[in-house]
This record gives sequence, C-alpha cells and structure tokens, in this order.
Amino acid sequence: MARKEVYSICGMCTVRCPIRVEVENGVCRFLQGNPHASGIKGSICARGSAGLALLNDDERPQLPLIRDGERGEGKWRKASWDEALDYVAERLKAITSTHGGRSILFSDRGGPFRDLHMSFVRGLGSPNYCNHDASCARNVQHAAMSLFGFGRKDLVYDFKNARHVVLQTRNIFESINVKEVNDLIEGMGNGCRLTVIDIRATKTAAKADRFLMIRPGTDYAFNLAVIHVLMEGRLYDPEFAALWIEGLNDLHRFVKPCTPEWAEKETGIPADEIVSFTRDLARAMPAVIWHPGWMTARYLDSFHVCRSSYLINALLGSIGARGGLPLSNTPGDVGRKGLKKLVDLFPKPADKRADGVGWKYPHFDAGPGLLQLAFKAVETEDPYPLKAYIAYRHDPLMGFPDPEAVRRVLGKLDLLVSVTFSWSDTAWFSDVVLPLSPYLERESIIACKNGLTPYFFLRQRAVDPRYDTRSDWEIITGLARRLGLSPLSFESIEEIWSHQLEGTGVSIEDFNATGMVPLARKPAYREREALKFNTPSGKIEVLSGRLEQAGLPSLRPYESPASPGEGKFRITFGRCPVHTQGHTVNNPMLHEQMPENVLWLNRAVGEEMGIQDGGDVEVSSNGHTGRIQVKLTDFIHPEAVFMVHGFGHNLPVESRAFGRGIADNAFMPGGLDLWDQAGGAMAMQEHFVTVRKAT
Ligand SMILES: Nc1nc2c(c(=O)[nH]1)N[C@H]1C(S)=C(S)[C@@H](COP(=O)(O)OP(=O)(O)OC[C@H]3O[C@@H](n4cnc5c(=O)[nH]c(N)nc54)[C@H](O)[C@@H]3O)O[C@H]1N2
Ligand SMILES: Nc1nc2c(c(=O)[nH]1)N[C@H]1C(S)=C(S)[C@@H](COP(=O)(O)OP(=O)(O)OC[C@H]3O[C@@H](n4cnc5c(=O)[nH]c(N)nc54)[C@H](O)[C@@H]3O)O[C@H]1N2
Ligand code: SF4
Ligand SMILES: [Mo]
Repeated sequence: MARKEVYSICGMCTVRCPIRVEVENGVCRFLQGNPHASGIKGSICARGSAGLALLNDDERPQLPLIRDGERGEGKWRKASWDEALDYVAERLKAITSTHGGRSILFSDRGGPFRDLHMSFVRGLGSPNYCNHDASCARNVQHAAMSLFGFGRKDLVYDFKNARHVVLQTRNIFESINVKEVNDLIEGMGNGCRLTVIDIRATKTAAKADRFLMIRPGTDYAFNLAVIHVLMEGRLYDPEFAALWIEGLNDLHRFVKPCTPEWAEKETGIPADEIVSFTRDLARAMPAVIWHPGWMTARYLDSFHVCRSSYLINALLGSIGARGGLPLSNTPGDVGRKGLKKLVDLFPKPADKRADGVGWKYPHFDAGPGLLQLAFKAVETEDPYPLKAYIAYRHDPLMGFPDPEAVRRVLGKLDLLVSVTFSWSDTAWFSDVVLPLSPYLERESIIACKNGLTPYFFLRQRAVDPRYDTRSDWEIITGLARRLGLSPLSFESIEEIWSHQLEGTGVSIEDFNATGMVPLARKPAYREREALKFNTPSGKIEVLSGRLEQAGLPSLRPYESPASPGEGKFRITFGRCPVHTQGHTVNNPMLHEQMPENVLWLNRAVGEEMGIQDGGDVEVSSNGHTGRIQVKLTDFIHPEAVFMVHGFGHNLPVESRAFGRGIADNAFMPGGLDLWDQAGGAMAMQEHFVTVRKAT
C-alpha cells in the first residue's frame, strides 16, 4: 500500500492554515493541522475537515464551460482547456486592441498568492487589479494606514501573552482563524480576561468575562467615551503617549464632551459599566488587545470605529507591546531576503486606475483599489471604458450589496470570466467558467507570512485532479503564453518556485520536512523605543494629513444612527463556524451540519408581533421579499435582525443548497453607492427590512 504525508495549505477559507494530508493509494484519507506550525497544534476547523467532501463533490464545475445561451440562462457548451483558454485569450486580445489593456478589470480574494494574479494583470497592461476587501476589511486597513502609515497586517495580535482582550464586532470563536483561536484560549488559560462587544450574544460572548450588548451602529460613541475616561482620569500610558502619539491634545479636546453618561444614552450600556471596564483595561496595560475588527464593511462610520479602537490601543501603550499588538516582521526585518516578486516581471502600467484610487481618492491604498468604484466605471465608462472582467475566486453577486445592481453592471461587459472551484452566482452569469482544482488537487506559488517569526510556506498537490480542472499557475501561464506575455510563460511550477526563491538562500527541498521555512529562530519583539511608524512625523498621528487634505475630518463628530421605526429592523449579518461565506453551503458534509440560515429576532419584540419561535417570517425591503425560519432569542438587540451570510442559492446545479435560506445582500437596495468616504468600505448594515409573520 502506497502511503504518504503531504504538507500543504488549507483552502476552505482565506485564513489558509498550514495542514498535513495523509494520502493512501492516491486517495486523501485524513486532514489535520500541520503539527509543526506554531499555534496550530495539529488542529483544523470543521470547514477544513470538509475539504475531503469538496474533493468528492460531483456538483462542482468539472470542466471548462463556454456560455451558449443568454447570460445567466445556464446553457453551456463543454470545452477542452485548449479551446477555453484560446477563446478567452482571443476575446482579451480583441478587447485590448480596441480599448487598450486598461479596459480589463480583475478581482480576487487578495492574500499570499495574489502576486501571480497581479503580475498577469500588469502584463495585460492594466492598472485595474482589485480584491474583495471593500466588502470586508478595507476600513481597518485604511484606519491603520491613517494612524501608523502602515497596514493592518503590520500589527500582530499577540493573544497568547495578552492580559485583557476586547473583541468588538469580532466573533473569534465562530468566525475562525485557527491559530488566533488557539492562542486566545491559551492566553485565557493563563488568566487573560475577555470582553465582547456585540449586538447579539455569540459563542464568543458565552466564553467572555464581560459581554456588552450594544445598540447597533453606536460603537463609535462607546469608544469615544472609553477614550474620555482614559484621558480625563489620566489612566493612559503617559510614557508611550509622549514617545509615540502626535496630537494627544487634539484628541483630548475632541473627547471632552463624550462622557460615559452621554454614551449610555447612545449605546444602552450603563455609564458605570463603561467606567469600570475602562479601569480594568488600564490595569492590564500594555498587554491589552482591543481588536479593531475584521469584517467592518458595515456602517458609514465603521472606519472611525476602527480608528478609535487603534487609538485606545495606543493610549494603553499596547501598540508594539508583547501581549498587545506587536509590529510584524518582514523577511528584511530579520535580516533575510523576501521572495522575488512575479509582479516585477512587468513594468507598472502608466494609466490611472479606473476606480479613481490613488489620484481622485489619494487617501486610499492603491494596491487593490475599491471594486464598487470600478463597477461604477463599468457603468459610466468614466474615466474610460472597462470591457472585460475576470472574477478570480470572487463572487460579487453574493458578496456585494444589491445583486440586481451588480447584475446590471456585469451585463454591460463584453467579456466576463469566472475562475472558481465551486458554482457561484457570478460563475453562473459568466461567459466562460474556468474550473480550478480544489486546493488538495493543486499546488500554488510559494507564499510568505510576515509576523513575529516570518516564514515561507508551500501548498503542494496531495492528489491528482479528479475532474478536468487545473491549478492557478496552469491557468494563468496558459493565458500568458497565448497572449504573448513571455516573462510569465513558465512551463512548470518548479520553474516558478525557483524564480521566487532566487537570492533567498532557501531551496525548494527545504520545504520537504515540514512544508514551511521559518526565517528567524524565535519571535522577534521590538523594544518600545525602537518602534517605527511610516507617517510623516514618524509617530502615530491623531490628525492625518492625507484625510484632512481630502476634506475629511480625522476626528469625525459622532452621529446618532437612525432608528428603524415600527415593524422594521436593521439588517445585520455574520459568519457561522461551519460555513465559509457563500461557497460551502452546497458542500455535502457542511450542508448536513447547517442546511439553511435562520433569522434572529428579539423574543419580546417577536412575541409582541405574534411571531412564534421556529415559525416562518417574510423579510422584505424595496419590493424584494424572502421567506425564512425565525429564531426568537433574548440575546439580540431589539433594533436588529441577524442572519448568517452566504445562503439563498438558487442554481439548478447545486441540489443541496438550492432554495435553502435567504441572501442578506438582496436586502440592500442602492447599496453599491453606500460606502464610507474615509474608509472606502461598503456600509452594508445601513439598511432596514420589514419583518412579517408568513401567511
Ligand atoms: N451581505 C454581505 N456581504 C458580504 C459579507 C457578509 O457577511 N454579508 N461578507 C463579506 C466578506 S467578510 C468577504 S471576505 C466577502 C467574500 O466574498 P467572496 O470572496 O466572493 O466569497 P467566497 O464565497 O469565499 O468565494 C467566492 C468564490 O471563490 C471560489 N473560491 C474559493 N476558494 C478559491 C480559490 O482558492 N481559488 C479560486 N480561484 N476560487 C476560489 C469559491 O468557490 C466561490 O465561488 O464577502 C463579503 N460580503
Ligand atoms: N467559520 C468561518 N470563519 C471565518 C469565515 C467564514 O466564512 N466562516 N470568514 C473569514 C473572513 S473572510 C472574515 S472577514 C472573518 C470575519 O470575522 P468577524 O468580523 O469576527 O465575523 P462576523 O461574523 O462577520 O462578525 C462579527 C460580529 O459582529 C457583530 N456585529 C454586527 N453588527 C455589530 C455592531 O453594530 N456592533 C458590534 N459591536 N458588533 C456587531 C455580529 O453580530 C458578529 O457576531 O472571519 C473569517 N473566518
Ligand atoms: S480556518 Fe478552517 S477553513 Fe480556514 S484555513 Fe483554517 S482550517 Fe481551513
Ligand atoms: Mo472577509
């Protein structure tokens, strides 16, 4: 019997945990976390285990398809890879010869493998590489940039060594990152306190020392009051502030009126609770983590919620501290050389980005742009036409608000290509579907993870593809060859790997033992005096020049959110432990765990409306109605309803997911235009729905 163990990287969500795969006679038998990876401890989550079910799922795209009928009609012509890649390359050539390379839009999921995609888009001569982040963490990213001059991932959450962790809009035990979960549990075992601020009691709240149920949309008021208490009571870390905070007096003046009593009226959290909680934080400083949030594409002031949480961390001296948010290290920081970038194979295109990021909006990070603004450009052809769109592991019809509006935008394109391993609404609407092999059946380019100990890690193929699907690199280099992009026309993955490793002192054999190559011996914390910020002053800047120049206040006055009104509720959403976004609801194993979503509604409110727990309700807004089972609970704020995102699939090719549950984004009319001008992210919880007992 031929047995082997393969070190690889999980692909069931974007966290990309290191894994070990047991393979017997060419069949995957067992998946576990890579026992050599720090913090993983051999574990994976339920979704990670369901990777085996993904392999065996015969309802995933199995071979290239070219559209035969109208868009979205579901009539397909089966194609060989040569035919499909020839077809896409020919169409791209025709479009670029008329409209230029810049007319091609590409979006993906970001992350450590994006270098290959960015290189391809550059090779095409287009500046229009985007990712999904306007619908996820852009506000956090821009908040970090405005204060520190670097991005959110340049800070590490040192949960293991923390003494008090605050999770605000972060449901860590259900919206999972395995290492973070393990580290936090270890920290809590060592006495770390946990405070959860949420609009409903989650599993994370159930494990907390303190749970604060907050009125939806008022987190900014809460945070300003915490800053008020820290500053008025001189509870903050004066040494850190003197060293590293620029604009402390501006902040102090700004929060003067934001008393706990004022915040109580907004948030519903008692003033004395705000005071005693803030004192607890001060006792634990600097080993405090106030999590700035992850999925923060929620409100028009979410960017300022993120900024205020970072400012609280700064006041507590936890930025850069052990047990707080230490600075992440790149290979260069530990005296090593990073991977050679594929994106540098081509010169940077001269054209401006179609989404206006970097020129019309100079305060935003130009790297991945803002997809909703690129969609706007597709619609208006301003500043120039975008004619082709490659949605690479991206399903904007499910992940962006207002699918009707997104469909209108996509409908204007001359070419829509989807690269994916599962069906999605966007793939179904595409002209060409290029089926990707699931992660266990493919290898990827080498990835680098910065952190206290930076390391390189590798996704290796555990088994051969079961269907006629391909790896990312095969698809991209296949297109590159046809389009004459010779620098990217690699013949094998080994060739790409050795290109990436050139000059790093690491060879591909070094990955054999554990699948990873650490670049430093032990975690490297920096001394407080040796921190580095990339702002003009070299310090943490309360007032951001970039924001002010854009006419946006760095310290935005708080505005009270609208109340929903009779019979109406604010729509809120989030994740559950057994599904990833919209792409696992048809996974046989995970479907069995949770076949559909339900609507959380406050018990007292529901009973008043004559609604029974477990019965059906109709949710509607702007002419759109959906039917869903209701869960009455005391543990959600009365102004909100909540549902898990990702359900409401209606594609005939997905028999399990078909017609189960409803999609939250369908209740966000006009949502593409509702985004945070300072943070760039969508404001998807600025919508209200009507709920009625179903007839
Ligand atoms: N209304 C609402 N909107 C939301 C959210 C919400 O809660 N509510 N959540 C937001 C968040 S946090 C995020 S991150 C986004 C997610 O938005 P998306 O990234 O679009 O969501 P996914 O379902 O993870 O992936 C989309 C497609 O990529 C395919 N795919 C998965 N892995 C791979 C891969 O490795 N390679 C390739 N080529 N394809 C792959 C999947 O099969 C799926 O078809 O949505 C955001 N939008
Ligand atoms: N199991 C699982 N894990 C995942 C993912 C997945 O799909 N499934 N996706 C990954 C991705 S892409 C992301 S971005 C992360 C997201 O990780 P998180 O951001 O932690 O995830 P969410 O579940 O979207 O939201 C967190 C909480 O915010 C609460 N919330 C909503 N409105 C408010 C508000 O106004 N104030 C406060 N204080 N709280 C509010 C929700 O009730 C929810 O419990 O998870 C990652 N991990
Ligand atoms: S969190 Fe779970 S699904 Fe995501 S990469 Fe890790 S094991 Fe896989
Ligand atoms: Mo996300």
